[in-house]
Amino acid sequence: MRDANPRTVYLKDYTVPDYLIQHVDLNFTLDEENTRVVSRLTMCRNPASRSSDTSLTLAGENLQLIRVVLNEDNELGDKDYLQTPDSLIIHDVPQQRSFVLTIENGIDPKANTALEGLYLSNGMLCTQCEAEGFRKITYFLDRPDVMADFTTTITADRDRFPVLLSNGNKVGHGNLPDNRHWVTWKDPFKKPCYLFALVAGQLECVEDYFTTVSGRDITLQIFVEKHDLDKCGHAMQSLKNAMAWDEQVYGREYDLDLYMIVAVSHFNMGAMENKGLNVFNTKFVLARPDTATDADYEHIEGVIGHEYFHNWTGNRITCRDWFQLSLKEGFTVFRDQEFTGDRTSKAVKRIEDVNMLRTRQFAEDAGPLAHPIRPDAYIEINNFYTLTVYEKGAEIVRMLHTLLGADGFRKGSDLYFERHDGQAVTCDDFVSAMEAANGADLSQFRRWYAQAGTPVINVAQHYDAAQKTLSLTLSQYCPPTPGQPAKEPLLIPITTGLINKDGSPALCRLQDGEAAEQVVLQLTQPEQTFVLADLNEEPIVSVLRGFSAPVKLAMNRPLDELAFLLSHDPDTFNRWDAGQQLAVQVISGLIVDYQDGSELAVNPLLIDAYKKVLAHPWEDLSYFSLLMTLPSELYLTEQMRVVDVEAIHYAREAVAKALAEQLREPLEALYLKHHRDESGQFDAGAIGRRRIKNTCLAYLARLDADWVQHWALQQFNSAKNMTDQLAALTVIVNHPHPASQQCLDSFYEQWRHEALVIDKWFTTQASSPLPGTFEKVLDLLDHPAFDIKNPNRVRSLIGAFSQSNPLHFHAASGQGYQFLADRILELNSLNPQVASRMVGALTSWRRYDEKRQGLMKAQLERIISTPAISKDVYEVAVKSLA
Ligand code: B3K
Ligand code: ZN
Repeated sequence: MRDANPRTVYLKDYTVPDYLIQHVDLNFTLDEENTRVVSRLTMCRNPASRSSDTSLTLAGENLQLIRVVLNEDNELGDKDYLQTPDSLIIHDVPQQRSFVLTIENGIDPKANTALEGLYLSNGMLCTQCEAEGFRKITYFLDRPDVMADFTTTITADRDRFPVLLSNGNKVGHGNLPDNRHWVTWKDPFKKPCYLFALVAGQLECVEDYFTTVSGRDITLQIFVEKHDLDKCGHAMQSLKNAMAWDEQVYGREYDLDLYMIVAVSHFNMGAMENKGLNVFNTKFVLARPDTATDADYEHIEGVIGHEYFHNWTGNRITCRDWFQLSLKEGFTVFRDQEFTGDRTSKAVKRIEDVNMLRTRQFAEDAGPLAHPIRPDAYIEINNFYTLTVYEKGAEIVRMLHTLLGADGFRKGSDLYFERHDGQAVTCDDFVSAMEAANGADLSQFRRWYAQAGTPVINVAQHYDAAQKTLSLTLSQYCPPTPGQPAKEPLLIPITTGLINKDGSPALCRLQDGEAAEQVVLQLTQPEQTFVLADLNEEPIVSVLRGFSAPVKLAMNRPLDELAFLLSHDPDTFNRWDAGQQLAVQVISGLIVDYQDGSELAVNPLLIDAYKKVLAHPWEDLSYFSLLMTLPSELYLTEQMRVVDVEAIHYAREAVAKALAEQLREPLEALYLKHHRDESGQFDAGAIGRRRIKNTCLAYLARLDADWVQHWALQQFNSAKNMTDQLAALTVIVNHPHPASQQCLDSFYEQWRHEALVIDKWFTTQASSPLPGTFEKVLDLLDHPAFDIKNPNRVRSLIGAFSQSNPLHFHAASGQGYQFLADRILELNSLNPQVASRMVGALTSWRRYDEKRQGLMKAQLERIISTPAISKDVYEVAVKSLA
């Protein structure tokens, strides 16, 4: 239920907590509908607090308060405290010495469809406390700068809840009358309550161990439902890889003797890094070659790594307040990106990350919800687990790595861990450690934390033949964002290289500098000229190598120069990007032709460039596949002033079809060369073969020929791994195919007992560009396997349709918008966090034509005028209309 005026929280209002909690002793008596919690808090006044108020306010929501006792024997009565819908205020507590406050309350996990606090998922009880879910379990100082040690005792029925887990080490257990049992857990590390976790249920466990660099044996356990025991091997191996990597790259060793992961099927996001007891969405744990794609395998390793890395960046050192979220998330994303790059292909990983940043985060940064990576205000903190805080946050950390070099960065992270272990700190503390360890001045760099928006970089070049110099004039401009009309210039590292006209690399030498293969130009002014010396001829410049800063490069290069870079740039990122920019220019031309009703004739230069890519002997076939992939419709959307979804779709399809027609022979040959029945092989070679082969199949499908339909059907029927089966099904569902429905039906029958595969079945249908998709989506809502209470299902159908099917979601009739708003309102009362995520698809309304703008706005207005709207949904909808 919405307050008349939801409260905005501001960073500038931060004050230290008035009280501290040294020790937390929790006692849970579990029941699906009536769980009892007894919380015994050892507390004291915070000496650093400047307030003179002697009352104590604890946060709490949806709790049935049973009793409050002060110092063991003083049971407080009505007059001693005040209960509000979101707090418990105790009028007077001891100020001079520590005191013990015991609170007993009841909660109903079964009624908890918001999946925050303690809730039920497939009969198992589990918790999610970040950001502010602990207050739905018991009254507490629910803020990350209150760190305490926790002891947790859980009592439950032995049959319904044979496994009882919490953070830390198991220190006691026993049986009780009436078929009940108890377990006590003790976490020796101080932590904020958002890292608390409890899991109870009929779980089976896979166990392994890891020996740390100092020789300690750590027990590793993954808990799943029984029928998933055969899908834990990859997650376990990933965990061991992550533990070894953090020792090697950051010198960080694991601290407890036990590391547990639990997979649950109802989860609002990907996973949660609770101390010693990670809770994961099944999607990021379970994998078997026939049920999970290569991409799933990679994501599992990445997320397992991410949560593991949080043990140091997030748990041992946590955030002072939620505005500092990027302190742990940006850094941890950077760490997981590097981990995956080291484990797979650095080139491919970088491209995939940048692709996501440029399509989704840039859109966020250019829209009505733009915020700095360290926001300065929020209504609902859960709305700020954004691409900006996570992905742009990681780019900011990456820039520090670029500016300081790998060694300097490591010195900085070592100092950060040394200085702040056991503390709750700020983004500024992180930058200060980087500065101190390197004797660097990062004052201008700090602006990246405070300013929103994506800077645009212009590049002008001038070659002086007499001086043999090349002058590069770079300028930066950052467009205004909500609440930030004017921006200060940023420190932007721009990694630059030079290539001679014959394709050979030219050395870069800044005046007074050493010659090197590339240089990092440090742009600090609105406009600045850098002079590169010793150049006998005018080279081609390769700017922003490796995507060295999260900026838009405004360089209108001629097509033949882009084709040249696609053939010759030694930087794998820029080489790929040259191909993307080439395709963007060609497709943009066709978009105009489509809008004018002209014929769509594809520039032969593009075909020729792709032909060259096809002819090259690539070793990394995954990278090769990326070079062969056209920019997505979503990326093209970002390049248009007024988005025209139809023109984008048909122009891009015209290019894909022309490539299929004109490069049919090499595409066919490549498909046949790499098509084989493989199962259970996940080396880079096998993954690359599948990737390039399926890229070829998707092109050839545009020919609408019987033989390709046959190939796809054959692959679908004989596939022994999910990558091949799903790729074939996608081709069959995205293009007219006589066996389309039959394949969907048989896929469903084959996988009806594998929820994660059925999610893919929903997504594939919801993403099809073929006519009739909207009606199909409506039918699927009524399918017995659809469940609006399961976030994975919601994302697989409603999320996929609204976020990955622009052609149908943005249908001129507005039916897509109305459909989405209906679902948001339905979800609003069940699960506000998931509902609020779904609003995202409507927030970019200003980017569309007037008619669509009106239709999208009308749905947003309908949403905010709904009386019982949650503050989660309200905040996103109202800010996007502002
Ligand atoms: N820290 C969690 C995200 C919590 C989201 C709360 N709405 C997962 C992660 O980033 O590792
Ligand atoms: Zn994280």
